Amino acid sequence: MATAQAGVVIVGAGPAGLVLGNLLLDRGIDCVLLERRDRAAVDGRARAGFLAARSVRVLTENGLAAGLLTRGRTHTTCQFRGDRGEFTLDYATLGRGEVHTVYPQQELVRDLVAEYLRRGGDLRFGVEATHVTGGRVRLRDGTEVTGRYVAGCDGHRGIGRATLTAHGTRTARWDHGVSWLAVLAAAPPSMPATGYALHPRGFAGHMARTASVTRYYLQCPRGTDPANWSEDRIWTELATRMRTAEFGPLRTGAVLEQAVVDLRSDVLEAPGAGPLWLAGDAAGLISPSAAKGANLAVLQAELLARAFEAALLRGDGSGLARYAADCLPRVWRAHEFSHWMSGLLHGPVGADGDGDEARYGRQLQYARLESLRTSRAHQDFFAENYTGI
Ligand code: RFL
Repeated sequence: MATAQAGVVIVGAGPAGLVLGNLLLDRGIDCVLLERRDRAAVDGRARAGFLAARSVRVLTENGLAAGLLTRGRTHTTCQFRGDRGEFTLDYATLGRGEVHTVYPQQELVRDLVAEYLRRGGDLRFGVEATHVTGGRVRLRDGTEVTGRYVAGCDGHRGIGRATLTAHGTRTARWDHGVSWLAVLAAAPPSMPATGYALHPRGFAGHMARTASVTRYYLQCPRGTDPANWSEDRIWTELATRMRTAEFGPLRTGAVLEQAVVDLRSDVLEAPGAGPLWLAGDAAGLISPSAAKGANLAVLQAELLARAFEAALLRGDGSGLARYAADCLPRVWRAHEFSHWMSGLLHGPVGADGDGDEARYGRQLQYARLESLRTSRAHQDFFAENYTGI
């Protein structure tokens, strides 16, 4: 039984689906947004925080940036710590001179939900899509929503991707072989911005989020159970790897969340066909080492909105036909840099432990860090890719 007919049925109210939905409403295209979780869960899910200049520009131009422009914080520097000390890269003065805006993903999502509803959008929480066939989306309760197009913005494990791969779309994938314990702490930042610490015990990261919340990462072996990490163990390990004896203590606080993220990346070779098109993590997963995921979601949502607009309002399908060619080169640039960052932070894949290969890998890591510390050309490369998308 069909329950609604729309220009575009969007599955998933994360950054990709919500940016797309807002852009479509703004262009006068009716859409239905389906989200399997309830609003409180969507509003409260802390993940990304770094928005590239391009993402901020797209959100600003489309009237979606009021919150991030007032509450977001501009980051212009990052720090690296290793066995030869500490250095800061002022990336606002390097590369293209672009900066990051740090704005917690859940706050961006909350703003996007509010704006989508203000624009009169149809957003259904607690509604799970189970199958996509042509333009028909079947729901858990047995009803259907139909659209001329379906946008799969339902993340890496969603049905959008599963539907395309079941029809033969291939994936290029990479397993970085390491995991991160991702910790969210009710603690003010301990460094002015982002800190990357290289240590024989593994990488540790510090990402300022707000004045009272900081994200930390600890590289850990694959298969780590986050429950084995007590608060004490987390802070002790962070202090060791971030070399607080040398650089001063961390500002600690209660751990709000801890989860293990396996660093994996993949890209769908064709992010859509016929009525079904994907954006965000559904179209490809990128390891969090360079904080690109939410930014790729914004990029793809913007491209897809333009392509749907041309197809639905002008009968011009060339934007959809070009979607892969428009977005994949930029997606691959982001993956290349993310992979480069992973090499810097962890050494080459498979070089963990204490053997000859691990020692070789560690020296490569330090040589890359040293090059970044001393070479202006290397710093420009870093800045351009770190802030760009
Ligand atoms: P999301 O955010 O996963 O949203 C997908 C939505 O789809 C819903 N859904 C369904 N709804 C209806 N029916 C179904 N069958 C459904 N199946 C799924 C889900 O409930 C969900 O609400 O995907 P989207 O929109 O593509 O956005 C991607 C970003 O969330 C992701 O790339 C980033 O969070 C990655 N990431 C970071 N990206 C950055 O750009 N900068 C960062 O600093 C950054 N830090 C991070 C990150 C990801 C992390 N984790 C958890 C892997 C830090 C971490 C720890």
